[in-house]
Amino acid sequence: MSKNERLAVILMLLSTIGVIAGVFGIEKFRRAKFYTMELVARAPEHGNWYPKEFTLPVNKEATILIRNIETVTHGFAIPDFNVAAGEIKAGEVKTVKFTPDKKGKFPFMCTVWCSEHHMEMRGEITVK
Ligand SMILES: [Cu+2]
Repeated sequence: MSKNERLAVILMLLSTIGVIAGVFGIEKFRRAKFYTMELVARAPEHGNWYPKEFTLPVNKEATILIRNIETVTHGFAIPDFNVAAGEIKAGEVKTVKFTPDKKGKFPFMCTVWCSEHHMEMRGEITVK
């Protein structure tokens, strides 16, 4: 291999590594800025919310994807943060975005009468 060829190979490797490092860097930055989680909606007799308890970082925008995997309509609300997703029909996925600006434990619940155990369809978010 000539000196020039070796230089070309080294430059090519460096630029490839640069692109990969850049993509990882952007991904890390994106994750540091946003917080995403997925919540599954089920009536209490079918397993209730999953997860029923989860933690969100304070003062960071959180995106919650709420997936209703059942055949009835559910709802979602976090009254302490004025968050409400409205009706989430069977099989539907709804997204809520908010920034929890206070630490503590806050209840979330279903807002649609979905079963006789509807009142037990609740969970808790810890913000810290
Ligand atoms: Cu429900």
